[in-house]
Amino acid sequence: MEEKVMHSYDDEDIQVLEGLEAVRKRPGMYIGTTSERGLHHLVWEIVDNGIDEALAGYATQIVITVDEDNIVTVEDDGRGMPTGIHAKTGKSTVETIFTVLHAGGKFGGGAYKVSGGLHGVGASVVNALSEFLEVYVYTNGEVHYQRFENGGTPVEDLKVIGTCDLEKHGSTVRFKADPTIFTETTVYNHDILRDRLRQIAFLNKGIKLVFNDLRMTDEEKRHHTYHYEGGLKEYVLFLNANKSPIHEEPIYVEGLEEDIQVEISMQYNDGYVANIYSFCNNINTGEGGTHEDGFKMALNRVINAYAKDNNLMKKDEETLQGEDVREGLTAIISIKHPDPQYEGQTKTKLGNAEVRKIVSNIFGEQLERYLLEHPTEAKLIVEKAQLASKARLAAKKARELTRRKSALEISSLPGKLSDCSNRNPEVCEIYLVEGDSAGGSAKLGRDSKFQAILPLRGKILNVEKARMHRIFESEVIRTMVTAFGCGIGEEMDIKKLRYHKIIIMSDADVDGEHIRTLLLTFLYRYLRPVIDEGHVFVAQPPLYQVKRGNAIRYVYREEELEAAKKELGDRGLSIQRYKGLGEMDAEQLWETTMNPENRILIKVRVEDAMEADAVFSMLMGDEVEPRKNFILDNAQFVKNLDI
Ligand code: TTJ
Repeated sequence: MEEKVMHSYDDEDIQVLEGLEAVRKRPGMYIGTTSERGLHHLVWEIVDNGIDEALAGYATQIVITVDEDNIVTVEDDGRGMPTGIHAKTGKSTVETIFTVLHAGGKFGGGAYKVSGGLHGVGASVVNALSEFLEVYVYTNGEVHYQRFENGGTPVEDLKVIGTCDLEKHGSTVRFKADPTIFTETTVYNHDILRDRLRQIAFLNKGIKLVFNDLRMTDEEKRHHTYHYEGGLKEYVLFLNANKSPIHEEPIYVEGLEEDIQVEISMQYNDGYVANIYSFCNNINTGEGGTHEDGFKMALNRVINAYAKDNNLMKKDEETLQGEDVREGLTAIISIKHPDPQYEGQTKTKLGNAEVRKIVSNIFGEQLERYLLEHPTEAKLIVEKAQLASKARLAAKKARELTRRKSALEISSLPGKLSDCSNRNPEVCEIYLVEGDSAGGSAKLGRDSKFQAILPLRGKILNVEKARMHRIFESEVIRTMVTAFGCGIGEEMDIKKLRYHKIIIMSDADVDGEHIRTLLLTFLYRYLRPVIDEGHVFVAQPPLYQVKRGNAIRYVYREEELEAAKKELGDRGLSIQRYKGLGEMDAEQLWETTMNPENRILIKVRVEDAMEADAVFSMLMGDEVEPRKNFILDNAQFVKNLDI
């Protein structure tokens, strides 16, 4: 008998029925978490809408402003959200966008909705989680306005509140995150906003992103403009800044097939490591996926074919392996897909099978043409891969001959380590501390049951510039790896890791940053699983102590100073600025930076390590000019590269 299916509620109906209360009841379901990360999601959600309008070709710039009270304003110069009445809801489309779940993706009809990607949840979710939210739409010489309060309740209908230039058009959204939802913090992190906004600008050539952070006292940090006509090409130059490229211009490829937009840029440097980063709809696919596979397949195929066809390879020579053709390569693969599928542990692996062939075709064909048209560069690239191949084979032989145990598996612990008494790695922490005086305070101040201290002295090796054996010879690195207990590189076994928290503790100044980036780069290159599995943290010593009578607040970020002053009241305040860890005695160090009850630990994400890698190259490289520029303003630096 044929089964009858009655028309019940379909998805759309349910979405219309479900109100914003659902979002407030279970915010985690919509934004993953109400931690600092979730707070920033609100900004990305709104910014993505502006980016969509720009990608559709109607907006040229997006201005993001964070004011002293952590109210965020996002403005674009697009067509302006539709102000007419929405047929389904009977309300204005603006109100529909901000009060109906998932309505965000339903208007506009552009080809790629970035906001439909991994964390696209719709502007209504932002409204639901805001103390208030205001919308301005500029069209036809009119300013339309609507305000929502207490998690998305309209104060009035959308109405015209004034006039504007006929030429002016666009949408502005202004909101304040609800502190009863975001109980951990409603203070945005300057660096997180800046890094991501710059990345969005790199990934979307031509779009201008302006970031104003009115909480910053330093004029350099109050205003940033990111605008890259070269897009991915400039991203590659940024990442390779101060490495030594073996060809001047990054290779650049773009194409469109079956509604999937593919863009790739790459450049070889004279180093030994591969830096390949991939994105889908502006989201970093950290676990790779089919776009990355397609890229690697084509790279391998085309370089081998070119070497054979041009008699660059002797008859008995081995085919170049993937790792050979990727040695010293920095590459960005960015695709835009109307219906991406994500897989993997963290849902950051692109799964769409058709993408593999599309990327491989587009990239393969254009790389082949590039090699034919640039024989000098082609020869350099092939020779580099051949060298890599020889080095790989030699290393393999050497390994087979010498069966000796790795020097890093010696069992006795280093003398400099003040170990903890607990033997359960899950609760154990190791502090890597810069300098002897801070190391002394840390030893005195720690809880020796679960906190181990390893003071780091002497130069930390620039791992970018050394092959494996040099790294094994470095005293600092051997000490560290021995303390960790898990080996290194190919012989690493993360199950043997003796501490589940590796905490880098260095000063909040340029030297401290230097040491931090060196350590991060080392961990990223040689102990990558400890980063992937979330074992690496950066301790955050306070920048200020704000005191009134007995009330003491420690301020950990510049942008939090105002809030602390306000909290204690303006009169009779004493403000102390800490310059280094050394200024704190053991007890203060424990209270502010080591005590799990009060301290702030920043978990290192793979993106941080990737960023560190670029920053690292800039700070460490031999070229003095870019280093100076970087410290002044890294955005400026990237622009100067093209001149
Ligand atoms: C839709 O089709 C008619 C003309 O406007 C199109 C549109 O969606 N425009 C639009 C929406 N531009 N900008 C937005 C937007 C910008 C921000 C900052 C936030 C939100 C939710 C939407």
